[in-house]
Order: sequence, then structure tokens, then C-alpha cells
Amino acid sequence: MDFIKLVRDGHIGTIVLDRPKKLNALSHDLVAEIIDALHQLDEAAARVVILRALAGARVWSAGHDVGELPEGGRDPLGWDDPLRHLVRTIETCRMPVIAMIEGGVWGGAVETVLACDIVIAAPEATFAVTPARLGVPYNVSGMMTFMSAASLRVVKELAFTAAPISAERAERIGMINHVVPAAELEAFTLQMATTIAGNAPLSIAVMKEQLRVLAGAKPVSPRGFEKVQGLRRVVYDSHDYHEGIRAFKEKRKPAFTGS
Ligand code: LCV
Repeated sequence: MDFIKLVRDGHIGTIVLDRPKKLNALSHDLVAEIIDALHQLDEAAARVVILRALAGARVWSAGHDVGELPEGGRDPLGWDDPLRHLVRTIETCRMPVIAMIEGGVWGGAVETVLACDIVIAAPEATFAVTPARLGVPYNVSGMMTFMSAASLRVVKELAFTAAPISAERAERIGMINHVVPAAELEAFTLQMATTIAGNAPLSIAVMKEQLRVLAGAKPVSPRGFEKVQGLRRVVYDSHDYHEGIRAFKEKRKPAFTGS
């Protein structure tokens, strides 16, 4: 594996994001390795997974690999986008996944972290929801992930400002489970993983799936869904979407026009 490390310790599996040159940007290849590691751990009867970056990471993940986003004309976050596959795999895998966070979490990586079952962060960690920074129309299930993690008002603030929030605030509003001093983060996370691994895996697997099904049971009419999809197309066909992607690649501030 080129972009992750996979470590097994009894019933506990640890997946370490290891693409530091690109700040663990979630490229197709990195995502494929995470998904493969989750399948390997499932087959090896692991009972809990820790998803983390290298110790002391300044950026946990910079989010979707912008270099792999289309520059316009097609849905950048469609069903088969790697990020969508990753979120669905985390949500449906039998084992609880604990996200252990050091450093900044950006964009689609925030959704990835919130798709995990438990989130434990160091005080220096931050979380930034960034579609508005790039002019991207986020997708429906991703917005539901955010809405499940925080109040609508907080989701709006995160989405409209695209500004990072602190781990302390994220914990205070219930978006993450624990903030733990960096020096204790690994031991605290391992202790929780060990506790989970000592409980009944079948009971846990069924409760995880029950909670996923029940939490996702929000009535959206076909007309409502089609309207949202149509609005998203207006965005990803827009000048602003193209400009957001170009500006990032050219390392300059985007000049959004609202068109
Ligand atoms: C590819 C990258 C990335 C990156 N992709 O270091 O949620 S949505 O809708 O927005 C969704 C579509 C999504 O997730 O989009 C991506 C959202 N992510 C962001 O907006 C964060 C983009 N990154 C940054 O703002 C900066 O990189 C941070 C603030 C994270 C770190 O800044 P710093 O100055 O420390 P650089 O920007 O110099 O990045 C180091 C290398 O990583 C690449 C970046 O292009 C650079 O590569 P080169 O050294 O080859 O120039 N990189 C960073 N983020 N998301 N590549």
C-alpha cells in the first residue's frame, strides 16, 4: 500500500493516512486503499477500526483531491465519486470506526470523519466545510451527514463561511465525542477501542446498522430530490465552480461572480 499503513493488534485495526506530500488529500488511489483495508479488517474479524493520520500531523486530510475534480459540466460528487464510496463503506462496514484526529480536517474529509462512528480529537484539530470555498455543490447524502452531526444553524454557518471550527467548539456542540490532549490522544483512543473490542461484536454490528437505517430515514419526495439535483447542476455547470477549481490549481484567490 502506497498511501496508508494498516496495523492489526488483535481485534483492533488501525488505518493510518500516509500521503503527507499532498496533506492526505483523498485521491482515488488513497480512498481505494482505505476501502481495501476496511474489507481486509472485516474479513480478518476485526472488531473495531481506528482511522488516523501520522502522529503529529498538521493536516489530518485536506479533503477531496481537487486535482481529481472535474472542471465543469458534470457532477463533481456523484454516486461513483471515490469520496462517496468511502463514506458509504465506513457507514455500512460491520465494525465501529473511530476517527482519531490531529491537525486540520477539510472539506470532504470532514464528511468522512463525521461518517465514522466516534470522533476523538486533539485540541489543535479543526474542521472546515469547504464547498463554498471552491464553488462546489455538495451532494445530498453529504449534507444529511452534516445535518446528523450538528444543528441546521451550525451546518449553515459551517457551509456558508467555509471557516475552520475548533475541536473544542465541535465537542461543545456535540459534533465530535471527545477532545483529548495530544499526548494522551493515542492511549485514550486505544482504550476506547479496546473496550469496544471486548463487547459483543454481533450486537454492536446490528446496533450500528439499526442506527444508520433509522438516522437516514428522512422522507424526501421524488420531486424534492429532483429539485435539489437540478439546483446542484446549476452550480456545477456554473462559472463559479470552474473558477473555484482553477483558482485552487493556480494557487490564487477565486473571483466568484455568482454566475
Ligand atoms: C489536492 C491538495 C489539496 C487538495 N487536493 O499547504 O467539500 S468540498 O465540496 O470542497 C470537496 C470537493 C473537497 O473536499 O474539496 C477540497 C476541500 N479542501 C480544501 O479546501 C483545502 C485545500 N487545501 C488548503 O487550503 C491548504 O492546502 C491547507 C490550508 C490545507 C494547507 O496549506 P499549506 O500552505 O500548509 P499547501 O496549500 O502548500 O499544500 C501542500 C500540497 O498539498 C496540495 C497542494 O496543492 C500542495 O501541493 P504542491 O506542493 O504540489 O503544490 N493540496 C492541498 N490540499 N484538497 N492537493
